[in-house]
Amino acid sequence: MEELIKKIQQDAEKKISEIKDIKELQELKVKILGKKSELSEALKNLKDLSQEERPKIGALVNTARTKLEEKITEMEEKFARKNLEEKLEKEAIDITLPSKKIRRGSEHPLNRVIEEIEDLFTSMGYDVVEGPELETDEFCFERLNLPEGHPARDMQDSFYITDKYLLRTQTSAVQARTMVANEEKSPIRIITLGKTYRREDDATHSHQFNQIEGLVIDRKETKISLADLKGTLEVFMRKMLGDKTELRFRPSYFPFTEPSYEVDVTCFKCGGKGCSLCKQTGWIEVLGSGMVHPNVLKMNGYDPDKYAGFAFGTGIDRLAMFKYGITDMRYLYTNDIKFLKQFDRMDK
Ligand code: 2NL
Repeated sequence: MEELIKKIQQDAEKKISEIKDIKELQELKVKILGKKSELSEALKNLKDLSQEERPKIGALVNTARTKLEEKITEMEEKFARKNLEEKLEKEAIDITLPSKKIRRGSEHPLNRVIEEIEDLFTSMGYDVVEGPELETDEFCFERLNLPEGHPARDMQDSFYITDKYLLRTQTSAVQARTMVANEEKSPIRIITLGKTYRREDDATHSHQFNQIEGLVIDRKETKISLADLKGTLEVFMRKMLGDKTELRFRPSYFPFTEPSYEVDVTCFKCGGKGCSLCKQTGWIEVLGSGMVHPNVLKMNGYDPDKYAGFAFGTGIDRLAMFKYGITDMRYLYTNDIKFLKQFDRMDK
């Protein structure tokens, strides 16, 4: 009996050491230690043994069992380690390989200009005000001294949605809204900028373009005048187009200002000597401006006897074209990667 148990143990140890993978080991474990194993059988047969042999053999079977269990656990750990090592090997990353190129986006030239304008005007104490793109003719025209039948209301130029609603043709509508909303009738110093819409589409016009307008209203005692308008626009244009830029005010007409001026800047290409860009004049028209028309003040709740102000407007798209030498306005809206990438590292 003793011999038999030793043999069982030896055979089992041999088999364990020859095992090649974890699955075989699990199967073998059942065979060696399970209920139907030779060792279990041996235990069952204990009762047939003599009184003195029984404890001896019993102990022998138990030691064999413990030894085999230890050996199996040892093997299990060995396989687990091997498995982990193989996995690490297989999943190793070669950190010397070149990485995939991440394509970085760049700020759109229009947004560069918009942010520059916002920074400049907020630094001078202006608020930036936004408003709806779908407007009523009341705010887009009526309250800006453009009564029914005025040529600028012509259906040809505007995108009407209904008789009453249209896509705003100018951001002045937001300025009128700001004047009306200001119930205390306190001074106003704002810029409004954003998308505006007109029915035109060629190299220098797009059916949608971006406008910036400025509006300053104050009590007449402050003697707010054209001099303030002129100084403001000089700062604005020199910041956008260079320190040497000079301005020229030409009398003009806008329904919402009186007097009104068109503003030219010295050609930033030739410096004023005359070239193809400025058609040999040395000047380029960029802004519309003027003192706020008394009717506009009145229609938006400001008493024209007590208040006065100035206003101006220009196209952001045109400014961006001048600033970056862009020849066709449509480039700004067609999202051609080759075009947009050129602004990647351009200084603001
Ligand atoms: C242009 C001309 C201009 C204004 C816009 C304005 C707004 C209010 C009152 C008075 Cl609420 N004026 N805006 C004034 C003069 C010219 O824009 O050429 N825009 C592209």
